[in-house]
Amino acid sequence: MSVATEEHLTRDAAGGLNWQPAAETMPREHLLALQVERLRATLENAYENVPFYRKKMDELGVEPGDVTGLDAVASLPFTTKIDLRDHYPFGMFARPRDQVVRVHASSGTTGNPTTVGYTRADIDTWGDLIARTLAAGGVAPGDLLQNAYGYGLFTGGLGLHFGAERLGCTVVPISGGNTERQLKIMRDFGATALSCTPSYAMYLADAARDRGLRPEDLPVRVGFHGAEPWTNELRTQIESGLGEHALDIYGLSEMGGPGVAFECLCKGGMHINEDHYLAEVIDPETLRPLPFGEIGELVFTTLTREAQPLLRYRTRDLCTLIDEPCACGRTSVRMSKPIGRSDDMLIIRGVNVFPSQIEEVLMSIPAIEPHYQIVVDRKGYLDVIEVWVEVGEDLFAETMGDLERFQKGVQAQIYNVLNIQVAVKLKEPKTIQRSEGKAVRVVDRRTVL
Ligand code: DLL
Repeated sequence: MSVATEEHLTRDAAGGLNWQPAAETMPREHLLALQVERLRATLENAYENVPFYRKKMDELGVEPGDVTGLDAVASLPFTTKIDLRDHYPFGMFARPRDQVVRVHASSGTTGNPTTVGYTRADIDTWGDLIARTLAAGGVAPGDLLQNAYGYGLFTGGLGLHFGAERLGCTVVPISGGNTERQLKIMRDFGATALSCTPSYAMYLADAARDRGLRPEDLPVRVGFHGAEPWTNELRTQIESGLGEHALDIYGLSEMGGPGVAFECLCKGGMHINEDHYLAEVIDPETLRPLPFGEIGELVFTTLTREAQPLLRYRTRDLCTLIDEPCACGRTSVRMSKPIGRSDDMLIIRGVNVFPSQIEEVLMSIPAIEPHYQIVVDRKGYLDVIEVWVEVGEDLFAETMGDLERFQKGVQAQIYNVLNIQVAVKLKEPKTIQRSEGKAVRVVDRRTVL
């Protein structure tokens, strides 16, 4: 394990730092050769140790040794969230459980969550990738990171935490929420870097302003904001509100969490850590790979993960890949900000929510009619969900007190499944709009900020 020292760090041309300069600025032909070598090792690991992949590869007639170039990727099997769920909890692991030192899980899947396992080496690699991310924003040993991503099964909290420690920063594991305390700690401890979702960053900026604090009263210099979609317009507002550089950070639990891609101070798309993740953009209908610059679904193959190699994992995120060189000097391909998803997943305050999860709860309650609508909106900068449900005549004839108890009960049941608060609104029979075609179950009034 390498020790964080200043020697790792070199200046990049955008005013940030390279944590692993040799890897981050590797000539492309070397990078492509490294990818081929690592792809072959990944296929061996998957084939030898994960029965699911052995079966898939046997069916397709692919052998790890066949892979001599990156063109071979197109002949490999895809992996989806459903595959992971079908092998819950540890069936996709390529290592015995006693070699897996950490397990995280993704939020918001119906039924079983998708689990992700890490060996000691996987945790170290992850730390390096987050250290790259933070360094690209100019963070160095001696900086103090206020980490307001949630700690727990979600990968945001611990992911940023370990990476910051690896870089040699002081980490404050404050986790999300409690705005008053966030602002106090930020100033008292002198936080120079902040990590949290972009919506929470904006919330903090507003809260600071409401308390008469000016951006120059806040010590934060740079923020790392991701886990949900956001725009450059929101970036401008966060930057002026908090007086920081607001940088984007992308990842997903299945790929190990944040650190798959990150922005440098050029703010022109996120550098993909291509020495660890092989990226493709495909047409979600035909599944054919698309050229650089075309919008499609992002697909990743892990290149170094020991505990859980994944081949051609379909992220469902829609974006483009950018191959023009970046002024910072990194040689990696960048991804644009994701512009949407090819499935119906909603991201509410950083938590992944599938409408079907809400439907399952509602449909298990007999007094609720099969007519409902999920209304997603944004109050200030935070997402809010209202669930409108039609109840039967009998229930509507009850007293106000009974109705209120019922409504609270439904809210609590939804909370148990999603772990986020929703407001349930009971509607009179036959008042929710019926549709002649597909039912409109989700009304998303948010525009991406
Ligand atoms: O959100 C990991 C993460 C933590 C990323 C902290 C960045 C910072 P999941 O909960 O599995 O993992 O959700 C993954 O969130 O497929 C995208 O749809 C969305 N997402 C993540 N980062 C971004 C981003 C974490 N920068 C899903 N921009 C992904 C847009 C993002 N969407």
